[in-house]
Amino acid sequence: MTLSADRRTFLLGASACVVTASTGVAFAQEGGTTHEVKMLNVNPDNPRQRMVFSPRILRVKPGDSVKFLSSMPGHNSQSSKGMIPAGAEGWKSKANQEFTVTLTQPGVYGYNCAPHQAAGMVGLIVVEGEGMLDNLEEAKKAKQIGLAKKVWGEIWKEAEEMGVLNT
Ligand SMILES: [Cu+2]
Repeated sequence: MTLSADRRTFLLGASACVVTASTGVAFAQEGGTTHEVKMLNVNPDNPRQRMVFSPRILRVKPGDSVKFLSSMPGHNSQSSKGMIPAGAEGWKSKANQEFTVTLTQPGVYGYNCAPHQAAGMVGLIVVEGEGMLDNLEEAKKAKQIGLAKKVWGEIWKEAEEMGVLNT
């Protein structure tokens, strides 16, 4: 019986919190890792950029979770029309609230903030695994409004450069 307790302690120690510039903070958790995305009025790395998810590009493993932090008021997170894999479940969080979504199906997931979608507040999560790029072309073709069009252009380019879309 102490065996399982020891094992748990060991696992917790081994999977200490990981911090990187590109993926933010990730916590290992039972059933997967939780990645954090801040919802912000101003990008701390680029103050001229308003209304952002940070980081706006994430690559995760199936079963991982993404926690959207209500770091500043007035934002939410919701999956974008035509930008999630066939058969996957979308999400929609309430404004001003922390929200966690667990993603099990490989694929490309585009999301946005309802009040600021036209201001370009959008983001990308890639869940790696078999078929992860099956809905990439469809997601790229999804209709975008306002500044989101320009920001998605940046995100697709950046994702490619980062290797996020590598199978
Ligand atoms: Cu917003």
